[in-house]
Formats: sequence, structure tokens, C-alpha cells
Amino acid sequence: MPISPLAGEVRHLLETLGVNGGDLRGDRVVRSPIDGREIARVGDAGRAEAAEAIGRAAAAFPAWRAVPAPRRGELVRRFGETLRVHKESLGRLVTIENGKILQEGLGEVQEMIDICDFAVGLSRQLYGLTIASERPGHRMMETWHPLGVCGIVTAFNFPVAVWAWNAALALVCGNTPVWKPSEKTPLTALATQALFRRTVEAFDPALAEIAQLVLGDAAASAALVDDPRVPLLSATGSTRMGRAVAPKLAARFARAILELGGNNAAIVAPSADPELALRGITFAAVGTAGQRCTTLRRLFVHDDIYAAFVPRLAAVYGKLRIGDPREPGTLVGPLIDGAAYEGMRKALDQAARDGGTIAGGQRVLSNEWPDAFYVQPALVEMPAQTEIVTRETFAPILYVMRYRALDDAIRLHNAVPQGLSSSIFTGDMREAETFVSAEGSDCGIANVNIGPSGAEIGGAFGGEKETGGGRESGSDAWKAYMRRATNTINYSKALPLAQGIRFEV
Ligand code: UN1
Repeated sequence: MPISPLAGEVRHLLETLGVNGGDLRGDRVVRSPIDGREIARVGDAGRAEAAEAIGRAAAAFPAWRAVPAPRRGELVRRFGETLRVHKESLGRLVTIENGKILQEGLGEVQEMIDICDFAVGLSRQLYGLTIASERPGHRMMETWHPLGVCGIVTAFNFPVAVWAWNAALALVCGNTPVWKPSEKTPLTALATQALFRRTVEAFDPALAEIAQLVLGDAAASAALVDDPRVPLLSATGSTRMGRAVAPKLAARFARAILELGGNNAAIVAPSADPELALRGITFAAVGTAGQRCTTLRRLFVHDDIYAAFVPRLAAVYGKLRIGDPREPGTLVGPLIDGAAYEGMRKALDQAARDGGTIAGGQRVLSNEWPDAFYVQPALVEMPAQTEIVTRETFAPILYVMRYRALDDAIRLHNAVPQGLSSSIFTGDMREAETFVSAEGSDCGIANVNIGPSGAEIGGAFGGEKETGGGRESGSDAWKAYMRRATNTINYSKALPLAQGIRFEV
């Protein structure tokens, strides 16, 4: 297959971002989903090389652990500054390598900058509690300590932001991260690593090895999963991957932060603001070409508004600009590859067999780009929530169903194995509060009058059930990256025992 005309620009971007030419040699072909053609080659690390990277991170840990947390925050602050300088180039590289539209490529880098800012503040707030002791002359407290090497496995769909959520927290917490990015997006990982490396070398060359990058496939991930020097693995990907990885981590008592499949839904109530709902639904369902963990995949529309609302949604779908994600005005870029398209086609075939009425879903622009996979996002009216609807297909398919009573909608909403994100569009405060209450959505994220995607970094991110239960990013997610010690200090001259136990020797 011929080399992509994008290869020249990619080389230039990588050079600007500081990637070493030596890293761009090897057997793995990297393609841009924009035209499906080769933009670069990289080498895969096998298990042995991955183990070496873990070794370097483990060796760097004691020195990094000893750096005061606010000083660690200063490094992350400088990295955020580096990202600000290179936002345009890195955002564009994300667009070329992943296919998301430029606005979203830039948004992804902004998400990295935001989490750096958050982590800088956090570096002065790694608080422990002081607890009243039941014994006279005693004090209890909690201290939070670094864990060690943190493995970070990321997916193609957020090729750099999800690493940043994990790495920025891991670093201010005093850990040394080792990153295994998706084999579909190694270039943005190399660029990010180069930017970090440059920042850390200027900060203190002795700390140069605190963050490691390992390119490769499942073999490289397996090294992180199995290595006893890695006390925490944060992994984003499919539920299938999580099912394979979780028992292995559990068997060696390592911590897991799992961010797996989502099958996110929204409810549109009769009192919803239709304009706002249409925009929120469309961004959530077709943004990133339906390839976010948080993508809206199921829509429950109230009977009373169904006939008016769904044709309007179909009209918005009919006008979506699909095409080159670099062009301003494009709203839907390509799918990542042919396998993603195949998955979409199969799901739509099944939905049709289940009685679904499908609008869209066909491949487009195949004359211009025969090796790329652009699709018209699909709107599928389903008579019921059949098995295919309960599965996550990583493509822009929105299944639309009717409901009459909110209780029924919530029951169906929760009747899937995944539990990442959710939302309700309503003007009725009782409905909104019910949805976010314990009787409402069972997801890790439950929104009102915004779609399920596009979360800010300030909140904890993650979900329940088959989504894996992990939490990353904001709030107190940092606690998963540290170990807690409970300390009891006796400042008296006696030795009273807890629970009033007498033990005289
Ligand atoms: C993902 O799809 O893995 O909330 C992450 C969102 C983004 C992150 C998605 N901030 O949609």
C-alpha cells in the first residue's frame, strides 16, 4: 500500500514535538484513519524491553518519592506549560493519528493541561485525617505515601488525555508511571513522552527516568500486568481486556483501576428543552465518530414527544458534515479502521433482524479514500431493548426507544451490563433528582440536561458493573495512587491498650 501524503506533515510534527528519529524505525506500520495509509513505522517492545522500562521506573522511584509533593507539583506545572506551547502541534497529531476532528484533538490536549493544573493544586493537598484516639496521651493520624511504579494502559480513542489523567496524579503522588499506549496510536505517545522528557530534563536531569513509555501490543501490557514491581495498573479498554487482566492483578494483590466498556443512555422527558436536547444528544452520539467510552448509544424518548422529537433528530443527522477531520466544519471524522466498520455493520445487521428501523449507517467517501472508513452515523429506532442494544459497539450507532413511565425508562436504562455514563433531559426537578438519586441511574456519571460524554477533569471519572469500577482524574481519585498508613502516636509515659485490654508483664 502506498505511503500516505500525510507522512511528511507527520514527520514535521514529530520533529517539532521533539521525537527522536531513532524511535521511528521498526516493523509496526502506523496508519492515519484519515486515508487509511501508512504515516510512520515504529518498533514494538517485547516483554523483555517492557521489563527493562519497569526496571528503570522502579530504580527512579526512591529519588522521586523523596522529592516533596509540592516540588513534584512544580514539575507537573512545567509540563502543563510545555503542553500549552505545543497544543496546536500535538492536537493536530492527535487528529491525524486518531481521526477525531481538530476541535476534539485540541480539546484532548486541553484536557491534559487541565489535569496538570488540577494535579499542581493537589500536590499541596494530599491530606490525611487526624483522628481522636480512645487512649489518653495518644494521637492517631493518616499519612499518604507513594506506591511505586504505576502501569498505565490506554486506548486509541483518547490517545494522550487518559495517560495524562493517570500520569499527572501518579507523579504528584510520588509514583513513577510506565505507559503502554494503544498500538494504533504510538506517535502521539512518543510525542507526549518527548515533551515530558524535555520538561523533566530541564527540571532535574537526575530525574529523567521517572516516566517511561513502552510501545507494543498485548505482550507489553502483559509485562505490566504480571510484574510484581508494579503495584498499580490503570487500564482503559474493552471489558474483554478487563476480564483478562483483573484476575491476574488480583492474584498478585496489585491494585487495578479499570475503565472498560460503556453503553451510555439518555432519557428525553416531555419537559425537555428540545433544542438543547438535540444538540446534547448529537454531540454525545456522533462526536469522536461514536468512539468515546462515554458516547451516547441508547436514547429513551417519552411517548408524548416521540413523534415530534425523533424526526427532528433524524433531520440533524441528515445534515452532519462527515469528512476530513482537519477541515473546519467537519463534525464526524473516520472510524479508526476497517475492523471498527465491520463491527458497526454487524451490529446494524443484527438490529435490523431484531426489528430495528435504520437510518444511516452506510460507508461514505470510499471513492476519495478507499482505505479509510467514514460512515454516516446511524439512528436506529428499536421496538425493544434487544440483546444487541445491550452490547457496546464502538461506532456511531444510536438506538432509539420509547417509554411511557419514568420508572420504566430507568429500569431499561440500568438493564445493561455496563455502567459508565448517563443523562436525562428534563425541565422537571422531580425527574432530574430521581435520576441522580439512589433509585435512578446506576452509572458512575449521571448528568442532567447535558449528554453523557465530555466530562470535565474535576470530577472522578469511571463507572460501575462491567465498566470496571475504577475512578481516575478529579475529586479524590488520587487516593488510589497512594497507600494509606494509619499512625498511632503515644506521647504519654504509659502504655494503655486499645479496647481496655489488660496485659501485665
Ligand atoms: C474515554 O472515552 O475513554 O468524558 C474518555 C469524556 C472525555 C473522556 C472520555 N472527557 O467524554
